[in-house]
Amino acid sequence: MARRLVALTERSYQSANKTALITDSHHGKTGADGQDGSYLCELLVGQGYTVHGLVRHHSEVHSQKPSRRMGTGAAVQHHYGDVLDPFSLIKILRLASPDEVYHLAAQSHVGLSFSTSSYTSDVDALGTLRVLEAIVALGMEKRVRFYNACSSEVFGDVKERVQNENTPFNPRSPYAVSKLYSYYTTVNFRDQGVFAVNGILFNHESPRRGMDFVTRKISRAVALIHHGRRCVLTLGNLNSYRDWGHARDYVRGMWLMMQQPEPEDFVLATGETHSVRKFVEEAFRMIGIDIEWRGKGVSEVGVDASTGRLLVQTDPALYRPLDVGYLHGSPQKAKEVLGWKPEITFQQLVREMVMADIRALEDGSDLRAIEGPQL
Ligand code: NDP
Ligand code: GDR
Repeated sequence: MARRLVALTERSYQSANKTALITDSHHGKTGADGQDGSYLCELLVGQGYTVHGLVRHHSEVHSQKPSRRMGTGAAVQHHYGDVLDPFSLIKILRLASPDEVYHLAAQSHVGLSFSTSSYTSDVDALGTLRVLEAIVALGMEKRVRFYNACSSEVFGDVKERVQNENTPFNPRSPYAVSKLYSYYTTVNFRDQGVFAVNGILFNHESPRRGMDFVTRKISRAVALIHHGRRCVLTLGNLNSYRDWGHARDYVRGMWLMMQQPEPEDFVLATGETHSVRKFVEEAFRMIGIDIEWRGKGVSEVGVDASTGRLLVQTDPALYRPLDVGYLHGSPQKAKEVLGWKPEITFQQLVREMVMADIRALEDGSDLRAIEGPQL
């Protein structure tokens, strides 16, 4: 490609009156918006940014009660669009004229990507290419900074005990392969002179996590059980390990990456890893229940140690064709270069998620999981 792009080092970057476009933002009307987009909106609005959000249209939007999740709704200008539609990207970029683009939009469920591999690749891999190409097509590449939401899933079947920016990639799902495409596409545009960075983020959760990710499935089931509802938590692989942090900490890291003098890729992680089993135990402990595990493999169950009541079961259908068994990140580079470190501990995260789901059931704001096959 014969594009002449400026040397990034020659730019000065002002911190005031900036405009950001997030390709997945807080919708303000339903719960059907992205976890990270919502926290990032809050952060940027708090810093005085003008924030534009690209959101997909949902037919049920107008019949829902306004979200009470946060107060940024009015401060964020939303535009309907889709990363599958390049024309919508061009129109929104032209209208927003952003200094920073945070590309978060994705089909983000790893398990689902096995049954929607072509769609996932279109959104997650080509979607990233479309956003970058739209920036260049509009001649905005000299001033726009671009953040790509890459993922620790690209490490896949890891050999190293702790993963960092130099760990070889070994993706194990259509999602991870697509994110690896997005990673190299971002590097490729950076090599042509665009300020483009990859955040290689390990799992981060919050009370706003989608209902079919494992942490939220657990916290919501614990809340239901606490309220005396009949509920058995059904899970897949209890023995996979994840480095779980809090989304609020991680969006701060995204923003810091975009303020650096030079574009570079960073891992964000807590440096701790825990099994799904441990998350289950910790979550039930928040409501005073000790889990005792009985049986083995797919017939293993978790019962209330004091009453013997069945609380957790496993279902082979929830095991993935391929899973990533162990992820444990090193945030060393982010600490040294960005001055970033996570503030919210694993125990605090579990507590916040369980308590938020308990409160949501009490005050009626619980957004019921959509009926359908479990993931
Ligand atoms: P969510 O699934 O909560 O949010 C994804 C968002 O992308 C949703 O708002 C969704 O909109 C939107 N989206 C999906 N498809 C399209 C499309 N075709 N066009 C426009 N928007 C679309 O993800 P998270 O907030 O957890 O993650 C944000 C990003 O970070 C994702 O790219 C994810 O893959 C990545 N990531 C997440 C990590 C995590 O642990 N949370 C770790 C590493 C990476 P809608 O509401 O309409 O479905
Ligand atoms: P992950 O998150 O695949 O790491 O991707 P998820 O919470 O879906 O799974 C974590 C681990 O838990 C195991 N597991 C289950 N998972 C789900 N969803 N449902 C279950 O019932 C269940 N039982 C066990 C999984 O097998 C897996 O090992 C998340 C997403 O946010 C990605 O977008 C992001 O890139 C990565 O984190 C980093």
